[in-house]
Amino acid sequence: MNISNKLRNWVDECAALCKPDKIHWCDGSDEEYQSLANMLIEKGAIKKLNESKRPNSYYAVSDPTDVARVEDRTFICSEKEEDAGPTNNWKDPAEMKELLKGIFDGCMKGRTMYVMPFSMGPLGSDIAHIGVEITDSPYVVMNMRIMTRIGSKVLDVLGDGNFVHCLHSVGAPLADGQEDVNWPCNKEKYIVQFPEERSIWSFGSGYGGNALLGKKCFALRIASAMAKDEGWMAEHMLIVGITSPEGVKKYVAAAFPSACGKTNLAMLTPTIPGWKVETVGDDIAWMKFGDDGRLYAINPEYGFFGVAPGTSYHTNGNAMKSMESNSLFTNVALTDDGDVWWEGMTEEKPAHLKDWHGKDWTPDSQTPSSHPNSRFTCPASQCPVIDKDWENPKGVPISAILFGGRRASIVPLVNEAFDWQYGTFLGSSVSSEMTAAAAGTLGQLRHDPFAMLPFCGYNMGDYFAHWLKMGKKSDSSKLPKIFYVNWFRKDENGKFIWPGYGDNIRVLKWVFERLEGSDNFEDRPYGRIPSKGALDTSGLDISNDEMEKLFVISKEEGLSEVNELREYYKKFGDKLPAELADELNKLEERYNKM
Ligand code: O2Y
Ligand code: MN
Repeated sequence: MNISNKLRNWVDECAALCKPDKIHWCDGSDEEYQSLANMLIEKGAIKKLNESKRPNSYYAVSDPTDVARVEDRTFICSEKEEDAGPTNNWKDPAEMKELLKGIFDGCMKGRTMYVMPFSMGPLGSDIAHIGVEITDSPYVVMNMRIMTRIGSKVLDVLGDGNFVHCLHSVGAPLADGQEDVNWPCNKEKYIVQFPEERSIWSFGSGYGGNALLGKKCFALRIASAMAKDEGWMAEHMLIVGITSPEGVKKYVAAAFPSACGKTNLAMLTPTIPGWKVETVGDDIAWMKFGDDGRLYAINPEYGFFGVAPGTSYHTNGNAMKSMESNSLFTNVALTDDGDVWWEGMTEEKPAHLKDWHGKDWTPDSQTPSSHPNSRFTCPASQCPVIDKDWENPKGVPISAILFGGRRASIVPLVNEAFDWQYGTFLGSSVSSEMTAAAAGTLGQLRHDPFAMLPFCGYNMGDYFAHWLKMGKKSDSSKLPKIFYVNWFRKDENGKFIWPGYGDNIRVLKWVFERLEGSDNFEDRPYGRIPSKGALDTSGLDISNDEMEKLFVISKEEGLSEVNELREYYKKFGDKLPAELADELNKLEERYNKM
């Protein structure tokens, strides 16, 4: 293995602090993956699924207290508090380091320390970056091997270059002879980013974004700070290629808050003939301007870490096919024939399951069989509609950016921003009803600007300014057009008005036509919407009345949204770019003229 002095010294330092029994350098091979799986099976920590039903796939259950990202335990430790901003938890980096050194001291006793070099993005791509995660969780190594490109080949590209330092421990040292539990973790948790140092220290959790440090911690929090300094963008966005019946292809990126259906949109099966959607990524986009002035995006990840409940061959057949083998399932239920099941996977519920607590479950049970934030981890390469350019090191050119949230009222099905600046304003205004992806209050409406609230590694006001600055880097004709969508509007009886899923292609078709220069739009105070009949509803059982309801915002509703946003903007003080305050004033004027 090609190990630089820089890397060896850091690993030595971490080993001296964490005091593991053993150190294992991950080569990323199949044999290594199998031997980790076998070791965990032998301990009883994971199960192998029925090989004839789901080849090379595994099943894990977490501690019931370790099931989601822990935003209240997530810190951005920039030198100045102001640089973390009003939306992040901050602590002085020197103080935090002292505290962390205390809790990491001896934290890996009785365990093996795995050293895992990984690349976020295709190896050698100009847009990609390398990290090294040190962890004491073999389950994390298994997940990271699916979610990122790991192993010796990464070290060959890294040479003696810089890498993001990612130190992770479940925080559960073992005394001599002490028996391990299936899911070691610690009730004290710290997910800490040091943006200036480009390092991450994560303690106490083995779950998802808390522990797979390439994902939210690196690819969003640290990368967003790198992107600001270096003039690119690290965004919480899916990326898809859309091909029209005429064979014209365009790429679209879309930012939605956690668990608002990004994976479903990324793998959409169109319901109207002739249209094709192909997947580049389902969660994160890194974007840089190319020499031609267009914005190019890569998916820095290598797999999908999707929410299981609600995913079915009906709602997302491509996700289901992606996880038919070589996959890892966490906190779902186990069928009697050694496969997995979750709420919404099939219309008919199995007569008997073991739920995620390992208890007997039947359709009469009062609790769901799977945790609402239960997950599948599977290789992106297995997606039947993976885009041919998903690993193109240059990225794919982005023609449109969509923002969206989960809003039962007021926000229309789709509207187009007048320009990049107003689009940036729309991104800053995203709010959504909360889901189970993060520990918190389900259903509560919260502001989630650019869907980056839990993921922006610096002051959100500076992030808004960075977006405005990026919009000035190229000619407006080459910038992606910006849209805002909302699939989740409900009628007076609480029923979703828009069918969603594969029918969202109808909205994408209108977006596509706007990118082609069609004038099939009408102006509204809040943006441009499809003119009457411009949205393809052929074959849909939806009345004109319902269609109108999807777009209506009364003057009173519009003005109350303006007031609410004005109040929210106060949070950013003098970091709020004047351009955004200006866009808010202009929106208010347009509503007042209604
Ligand atoms: O990381 C977790 O524990 C679940 S949250 C998550 C997982 C995959 C993709 N996105 C998210 C998110 O919260 O946005
Ligand atoms: Mn996400």
